[in-house]
Amino acid sequence: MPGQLATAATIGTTADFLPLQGTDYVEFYVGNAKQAAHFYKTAFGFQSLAYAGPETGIKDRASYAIRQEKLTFVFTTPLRAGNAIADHIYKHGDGVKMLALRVDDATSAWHETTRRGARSYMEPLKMNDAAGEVVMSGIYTYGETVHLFIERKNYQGAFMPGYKPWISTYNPPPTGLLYVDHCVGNVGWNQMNKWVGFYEEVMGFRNILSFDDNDISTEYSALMSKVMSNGNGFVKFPINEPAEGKKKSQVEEYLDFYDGEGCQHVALATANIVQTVTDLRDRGVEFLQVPTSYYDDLQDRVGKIDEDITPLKELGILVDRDDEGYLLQIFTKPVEDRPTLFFEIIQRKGAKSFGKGNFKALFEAIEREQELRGNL
Ligand code: TYF
Ligand code: FE
Repeated sequence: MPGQLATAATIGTTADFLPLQGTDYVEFYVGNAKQAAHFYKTAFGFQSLAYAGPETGIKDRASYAIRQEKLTFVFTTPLRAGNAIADHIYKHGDGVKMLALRVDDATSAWHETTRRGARSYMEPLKMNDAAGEVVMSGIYTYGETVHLFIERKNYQGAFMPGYKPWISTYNPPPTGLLYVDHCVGNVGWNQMNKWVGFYEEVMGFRNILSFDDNDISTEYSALMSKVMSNGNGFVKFPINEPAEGKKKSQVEEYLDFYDGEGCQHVALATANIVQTVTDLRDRGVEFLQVPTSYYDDLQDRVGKIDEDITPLKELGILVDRDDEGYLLQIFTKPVEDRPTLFFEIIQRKGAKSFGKGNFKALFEAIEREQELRGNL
């Protein structure tokens, strides 16, 4: 927390004290990992990668790792009550526990961040098997969410020591998802700047974009958002906090149902959003819908784009332009019964921004869902 942090003067300003190669994986704590892995294979087109559990000597949990291109998801469930994973699920429901970041040196990453004030989740741990070595360490971020630092050396195994390869005869085709574009955190009232300070001072990130409640308040709910990026731009974490509006902020609804701060959405990149969203929809993934009037002035608003408007309109894909290009994006409904975690599918065509021109239409679509749930 900023208050406990050493200042730049006591630490000395160095280059990048926390070089990150990107997102290594996202781990979800869930009530039933076997079924969650099946859902993400079936609906999102991931492939089986690795398994850890009693059969591999891990007694208290089962974990299933699945992969699509550079995107790796892990689903972990407790095997009995009374451990930290079970407690996490009891409180938060299914959700993102670990945002694991790939580093060259997990030991240095832990030392550099904890001496700047990060709360440790786990000290650097060397893990070996016949396939090589992985070093892992971790720190807490907002809520009970954790950033793991993963150093893979020349690890040749399926995923990590402790896991065995998961060979499956069920291999639904991929949907064109490529990598994590960004992961958004929802934090409590007036907590955004504390977490902006955390990413700046503890992790060496920069605030690259800010949205206040004037940018993004609809008739009802409101929020504020600041986008934090690491030095090379491979890791981006927008932070949302609720703002006062006519009715309940969507961020407040999340905080109520997640029972605290946590990851709100993970944005997944594709190189062909029309094909990806067509596939996902055919497999039962539900997306937020905007009124067709959104498309009436689309050309005027974003100018010429490569895509035909018709399939975009049919699928409900949103478009926004900035100085450097444009982006196409769409948001799923929450992927579980609590109105907490959802996914964004994004295709960037030069744009490095986050779709500010879509906020109004998007947030009104979210509010229609909030209304149906009786949470507006
Ligand atoms: O990540 C972003 O900033 C965009 C916009 O509840 C956004 O995807 C922000 C808040 C939100 C949904 C989308
Ligand atoms: Fe997003």
